[in-house]
Amino acid sequence: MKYLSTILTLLMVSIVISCKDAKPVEAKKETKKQPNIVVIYTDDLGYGDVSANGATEINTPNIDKLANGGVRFTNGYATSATCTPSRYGLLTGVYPWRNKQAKILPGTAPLIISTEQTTIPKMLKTKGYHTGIVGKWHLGLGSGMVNWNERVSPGPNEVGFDYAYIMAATQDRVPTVYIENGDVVGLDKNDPIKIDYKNNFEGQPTGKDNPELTKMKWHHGHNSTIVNGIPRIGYMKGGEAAKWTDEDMADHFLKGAQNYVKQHKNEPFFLYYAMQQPHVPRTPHPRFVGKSGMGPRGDVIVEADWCIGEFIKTLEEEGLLENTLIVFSSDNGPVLNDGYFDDAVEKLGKHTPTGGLRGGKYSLFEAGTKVPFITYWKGKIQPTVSDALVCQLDLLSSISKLVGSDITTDDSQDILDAFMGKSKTARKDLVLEANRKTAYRNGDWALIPPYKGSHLLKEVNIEIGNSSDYQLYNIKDDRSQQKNLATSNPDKLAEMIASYTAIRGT
Ligand code: NG6
Ligand code: CA
Repeated sequence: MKYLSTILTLLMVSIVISCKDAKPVEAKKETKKQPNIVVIYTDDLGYGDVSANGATEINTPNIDKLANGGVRFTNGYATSATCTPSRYGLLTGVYPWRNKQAKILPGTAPLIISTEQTTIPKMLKTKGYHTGIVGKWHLGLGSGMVNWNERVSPGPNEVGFDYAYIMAATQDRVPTVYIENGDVVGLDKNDPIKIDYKNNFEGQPTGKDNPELTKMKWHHGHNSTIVNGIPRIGYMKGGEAAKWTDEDMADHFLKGAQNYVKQHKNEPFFLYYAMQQPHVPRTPHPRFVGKSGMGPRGDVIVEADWCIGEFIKTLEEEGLLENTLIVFSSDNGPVLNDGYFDDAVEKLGKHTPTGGLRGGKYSLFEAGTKVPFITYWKGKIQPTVSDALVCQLDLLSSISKLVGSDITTDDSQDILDAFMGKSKTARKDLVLEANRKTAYRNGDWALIPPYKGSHLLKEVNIEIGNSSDYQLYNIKDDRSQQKNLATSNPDKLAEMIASYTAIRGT
């Protein structure tokens, strides 16, 4: 009885409050109409790994659904040919080459985004969004050496994400555990985690010394601590109960992304769903083993495509598809043998992950950074193919425009009309990065300045673009960058060098 009267009083108070505050309630309704924003980000998926982009040997029906129902970009770029810098560019709207720390990070690296910096999730929070990340982070954690047995911070939560369910670095690097809002999931405090990237812990088997304990063989690198029969980069001791199972990582992150959507469907949300496929080690769930006929690399692409289909089904079931902008892309171009013997080369057959572009992951050539890039919004974006020059760097300012914020960065351009399929032009030019070296795109042209170093990255068999001469390509006529026009077109070369230097400095 006492409870009943308390409830009644509360009810009456809330009615009075809501009557008095008629306006704020209306304002709240306005905010509710804000579109949800989802970025689905794959890891090392090549332009040509998607059937909508012309792949004939592999089928990606769910990605194709987005591509054929939205804008499919043929000149969509990551900011970099590797993961950390690309993720940095995407989230901060700042060229990664401006930040010296933006290079492939070990699992122990400190956070490279300043907690003062603008980020997409921070910008969206000013507009009432709930923000979440599920999947791969790889932007560093903590501010020095991390103690994995206490709350790990600063991290995603400190740079704008209300919710974070992540792996720290990559699937091939320790620590091989999930971290939820800074805490290692399932950690037994009596079995503390120790991580070292230089020295092994006494008595710990490694891929190098104990190949008999591995189920996947290392080809280059990846010969340190063995977890789940897979030798990794870096040494790890302890944390047994917290270690992930590689084969269900895709299901695990998918569940996380679906749960996030279900939990936040009643407020505008931003979800960064950062999938781990097809990065090494490629560990498809048994349901997908053999499904591509191309070995594990193909199988995890089929698996990733399935996950995307399931995720979109959730948006649909929750009635959110018409109010959600989906951006699909990849952090860098494709690589076959990236350090394990996993048949990626042997079983490739006629498939061309680069889609005929030159180079691949790690490369200043097109295949390093030109990636699958799709924007999809049911009922709002009309299906089209766009040749506009667009970059992940531009998502910050463009999304900002979409939600009515005036937050931008100098590097990130508002090209919302191109992302919405309303305009077929976007950026004029773009500076791209690979291993701290940069190249330049402007209109139909691509410039690679001279760099020291070998032309071919032997271990992965990828041309990375180093040459003692300037390279100038007209990628409209010569998509696969076969004809260097630097000598025959000195005027264009001079013009390109001048524009590139204006952005990049000398
Ligand atoms: C390289 C690894 C490679 C991959 C890459 C990061 C070796 C020899 N190679 O150093 O396997 O992990 O780093 O990939 O260790 S990325 O997509 O996260 O940038
Ligand atoms: Ca990557």
